[in-house]
Amino acid sequence: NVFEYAPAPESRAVVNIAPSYGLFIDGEFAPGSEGKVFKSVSPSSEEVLSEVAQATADDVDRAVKAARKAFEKWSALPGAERAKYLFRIARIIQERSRELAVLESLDNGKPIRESRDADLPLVAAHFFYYAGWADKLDHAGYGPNPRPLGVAGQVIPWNFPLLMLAWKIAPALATGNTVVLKPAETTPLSALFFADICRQAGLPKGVVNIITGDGSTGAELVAHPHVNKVAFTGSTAVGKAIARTVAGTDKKVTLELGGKAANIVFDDAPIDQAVEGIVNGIFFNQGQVCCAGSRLLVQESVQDELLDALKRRMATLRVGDPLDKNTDIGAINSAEQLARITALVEAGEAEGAERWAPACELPASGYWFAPTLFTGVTQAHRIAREEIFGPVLSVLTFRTPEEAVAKANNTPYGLSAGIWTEKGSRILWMASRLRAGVIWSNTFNKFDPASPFGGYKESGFGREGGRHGLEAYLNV
Ligand code: TXE
Repeated sequence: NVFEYAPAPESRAVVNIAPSYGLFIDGEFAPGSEGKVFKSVSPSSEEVLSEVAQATADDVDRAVKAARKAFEKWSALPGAERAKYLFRIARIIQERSRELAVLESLDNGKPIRESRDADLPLVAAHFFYYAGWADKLDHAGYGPNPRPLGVAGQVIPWNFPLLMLAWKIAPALATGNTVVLKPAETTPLSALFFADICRQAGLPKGVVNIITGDGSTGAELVAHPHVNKVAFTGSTAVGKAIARTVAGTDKKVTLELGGKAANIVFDDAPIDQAVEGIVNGIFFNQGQVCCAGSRLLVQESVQDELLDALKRRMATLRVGDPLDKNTDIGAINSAEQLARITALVEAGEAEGAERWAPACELPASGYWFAPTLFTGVTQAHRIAREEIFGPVLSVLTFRTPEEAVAKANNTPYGLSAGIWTEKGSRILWMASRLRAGVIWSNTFNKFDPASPFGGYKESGFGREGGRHGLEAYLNV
């Protein structure tokens, strides 16, 4: 497998984080125009990792202008030439993946096992995949000569910093667009390392620009009149605000927002396999995943057996140091996110659901939340309706497939769903009725750059990944 690389002992020493970083505009790192900075903190230790520039409106304008200027040449390059740059970037990511995995775990809090074995291989895979499309756009089914849109303004969240960057930048560059990307304020570092990779790959100046800052920077980028395409992943509230900003302009937009996925287990499912899928579905990345299987729908007849097995498995999960390769559950990304999770868990208890968590000691500093299970949950409870974005599973039951579908679809979201059953016909029956962009059966949280990803309803619109992901960056 070309995406794999040899696992090695993980240590802080493999990554060299500078004490401060500027903005990456037109191929150069430079301080923000007003010299303001903010700190990037490691959520597992509360250690300050680095100081990062806070971009001003002026900086946003400079970055967009640099991208605009670079667009003329970049979009005129033959696709095969753009492909060479993308392949080069993909290979450098592979070569530097230990360093990037450790960096990502430090800045985000996710277990090294995940950043090393899931995030980084997928990041490289996205660049390889879209590199392969760059010289084949005339044959992608869009008719002759599909044209890039121009400057893409991309705003990404903190849960998969480098992977969200790859989802956004790889298809944009393959199709001949140029980019201004703003990473989330709690996880800016891997995007800045990516800027360095662009330099290492010899990518022409201005094709990729990285501006760091808070939500106001994102809002300025999205509203900039010379941004032709907006791509956003984040909260539904901000997604709606962005949709309002671009309404009535000529900007194209894709939004990838929240979720409240149902993981549906039938009584004929292999229980041990389902338990692994449920654990992966809700505890992967501490549950800070838009497609997390945060609602377990279990058929009533197997409820007791399944919950017993699930609790036994949860008791084996190791919470702690993200750089320890035996860690299953790392740190919550920020104090704010921890507070959001805590508030919803308290609401769950107050509304009468029953809370359970295995005995587990949490580290003294940093932001932590034990893997948590709620039973006795009804559809009216907030923990059954709202995205918790944490390691918290709400269990509901059903008797018939019809009831499972009705409950699974009873949410304003529609990003993903999981079905566990031995019956192939039932999988197809369910899949055609579930209102979700991605449906897994007998697996969960499985990703592939060739597969489109995106939501129904308030989970957003547009698709990223696969051939469909190209469409978002082309005039066809
Ligand atoms: O998201 P925000 P937050 C959900 C999850 C989480 C909640 C809040 O439920 O608990 O959102 O997280 C930038 N214009 N998801 O507050 O604010 C911001 O700087 C333009 C689900 O972190 O949406 C960051 O870069 N940009 C989700 C990015 O938007 C703005 C992943 C995301 O931050 C902006 C993250 C504005 N007005 C959170 N305001 C998923 N779909 O995976 C903020 N930003």
